[in-house]
Amino acid sequence: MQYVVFFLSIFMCIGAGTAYAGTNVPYVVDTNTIALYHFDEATLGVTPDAVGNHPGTLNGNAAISAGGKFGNGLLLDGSGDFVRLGNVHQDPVKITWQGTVEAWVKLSSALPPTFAVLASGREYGGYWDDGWFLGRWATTGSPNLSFMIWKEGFGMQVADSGIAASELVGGWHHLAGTWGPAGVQVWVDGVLKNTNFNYTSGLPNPGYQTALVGAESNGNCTPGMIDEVRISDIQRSFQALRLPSAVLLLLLDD
Ligand SMILES: [Ca+2]
Ligand SMILES: [Ca+2]
Repeated sequence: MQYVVFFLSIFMCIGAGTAYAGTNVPYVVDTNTIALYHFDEATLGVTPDAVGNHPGTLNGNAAISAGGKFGNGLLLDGSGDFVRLGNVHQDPVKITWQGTVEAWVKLSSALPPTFAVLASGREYGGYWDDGWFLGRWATTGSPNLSFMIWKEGFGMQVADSGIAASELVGGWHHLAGTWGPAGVQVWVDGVLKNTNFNYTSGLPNPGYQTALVGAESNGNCTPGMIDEVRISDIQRSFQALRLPSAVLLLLLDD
């Protein structure tokens, strides 16, 4: 009896200037996906949720356009353009003590001081964020992409990526924010850039009015393209995607 074992381990080196290959295919719905948008199509201004519970409503000039990260994407001019998802943690009820929001984003050079890629809160124009915010909030004084959890009466719980938003202009980048027992985390291109350990509670208000793509409640919008938005009820780790991608075991029995 002869055993021949081949281990083929492919480690992806992810550093400055290299593409993030870990999620270089569109997602499929898994048990922790509560909403997933491929932005490949829209019918009468409504784009489907691959999970099926929370289709997105296009507002302003928001349009499904060629040139997405995978197939088509969501094209936004940065003024009044966004997609309303509703409260994705209701109907059916999902846990909120941990979670992840993420998107592929190609920012245009016309970035305003404050922009929101993904946010939750009141309706657009309702002037109250309430939950997650992925983008840049000018009054924090940081020029960087950040992820925050907003908690009324407690202030914003910020994880600052340390990466100036201007450095992200012009190319596709995978951006993610997580909350839960590990703290508030911000990920850029599959690398954990910062953790705020001071806040390990969940979403302050599971009854937030709506999630928004490309804007937040105060009307701050994001110019550029967004694709492949996924919202999950688990605090995902993207580092795991850097583990060996293939293990080949050949068992020869003669
Ligand atoms: Ca797409
Ligand atoms: Ca517009």
